[in-house]
Amino acid sequence: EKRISYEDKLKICEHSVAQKLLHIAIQKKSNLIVSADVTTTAELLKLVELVGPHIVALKTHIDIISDFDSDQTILPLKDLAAKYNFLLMEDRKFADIGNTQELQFSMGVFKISNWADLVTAQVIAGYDSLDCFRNVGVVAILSMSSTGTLTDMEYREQAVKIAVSHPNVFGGVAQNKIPNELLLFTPGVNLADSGDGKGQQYNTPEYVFKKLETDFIIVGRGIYKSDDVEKAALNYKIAGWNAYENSL
Ligand code: UP6
Repeated sequence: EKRISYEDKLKICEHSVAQKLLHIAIQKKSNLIVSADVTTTAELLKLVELVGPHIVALKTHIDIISDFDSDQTILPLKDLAAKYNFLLMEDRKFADIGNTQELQFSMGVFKISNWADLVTAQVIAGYDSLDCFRNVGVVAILSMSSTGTLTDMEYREQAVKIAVSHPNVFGGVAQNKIPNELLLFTPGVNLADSGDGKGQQYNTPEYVFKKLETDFIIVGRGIYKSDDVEKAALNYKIAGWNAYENSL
């Protein structure tokens, strides 16, 4: 069985954020998203300078930045995103009722709605809980990469139903195939390790393109912990692109 190309996905994934991501992927010949799990603004911006040219999106956990400051952290990040042409994906994994998520999305210190192009959200609180994510693209968490995850087949089926039917959702994070009208994002990708001793489980780019028909690989420690961060980003970019082409 052959996966469908990014060009064909452009015809069926109509959400504006899906369109942007697919265009960037084709333009940069990249399906790499770097997970920037560093804890200071300086480390974050340094990392982005190195990986920016190679990625379609930067995935943040903005609440782990210890010196977060909207002017110091977000403004330069947005400049770099424009300079290197990538999107900002905040991996907040919202998991509450709509009213609370609406506040978490736009209020507090992080004001995610002001800067994120796409956010991740659990679908555990049901279809209506996703209504609050206006003017952004939602990637639904459909299954997880960790050992012992509760996202069994029954849960995944129900979660996919919400994801395909909700207009704010254009993609899913999963470790399994999902319908073609959604973009698939797969974390838990590493070329050197099979796990981290803390429950994380890794696959190779080759595996996730061939077996899961993923669209985007998400790589954290495989890149930002590397001695040569830029070279590692380039390696994963090439590995991801080759894996994509081999799966066509
Ligand atoms: N992530 C997973 N698995 C999931 C969902 N999200 O690992 O099922 C996120 C983590 C981390 C990144 O929160 O930010 O992807 C993976 O990082 P790593 O490559 O360093 O393991």
